[in-house]
Amino acid sequence: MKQRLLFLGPPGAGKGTQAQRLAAREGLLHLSTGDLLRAEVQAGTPLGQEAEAVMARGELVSDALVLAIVRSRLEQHQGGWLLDGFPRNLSQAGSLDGLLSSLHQQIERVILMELDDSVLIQRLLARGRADDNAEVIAHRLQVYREQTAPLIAHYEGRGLLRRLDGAGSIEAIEERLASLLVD
Ligand code: B4P
Repeated sequence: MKQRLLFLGPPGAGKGTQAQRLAAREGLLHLSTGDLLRAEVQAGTPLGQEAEAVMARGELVSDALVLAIVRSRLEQHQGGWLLDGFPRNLSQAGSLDGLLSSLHQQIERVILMELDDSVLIQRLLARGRADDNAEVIAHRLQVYREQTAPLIAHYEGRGLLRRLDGAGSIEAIEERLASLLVD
């Protein structure tokens, strides 16, 4: 199975849900930049204080800050990993390439989780996190289309991307995901 993975997709597509299950099953390091940022906010660190208002607006936290978080964890880790929600724009993708080449590692597969906006919005409203209200969700979707969606062509061009239908039960999606990681 592929061991060095990226999960891409709009907010609420289920990246975190599937990433957690796959990483636990396969013993991969699960790096969710969203979870790591929320932990910094909770702990009230200077980094968390900087990130809090940006996340509440549904915008992207600065590239430098996110990269510092990812770098320290990847540098300390041997073995497979799954990056969930990072990179989120072309600049972060470029930084990731630089970091991985210094570690003599390569991305082996990129999974794009796809789901209709109406279902995404329903799921996020049902979750009800601080950034899950109608106005902020609409802004997060816009940020996704403008800044993150260009990564699809970027990784498709490198032959790394596979598309995963994010509709259906968690177990059904998990099964489809597993089949995209074997060849
Ligand atoms: P993230 O934490 O990455 O969250 P997300 O994209 O909104 O959600 P995800 O797709 O993981 O959905 P989930 O599985 O939780 O980002 C939050 C914020 O952090 C960003 O807006 C940004 O400010 C900041 N940030 C993060 N990374 C950054 C970066 N690299 N650069 C800059 N800023 C960054 O699922 C959503 C809901 O659906 C859950 O309630 C779940 O239980 C439910 N669900 C999942 N699968 C389901 C299924 N099959 N059926 C029904 N419900 C399902």
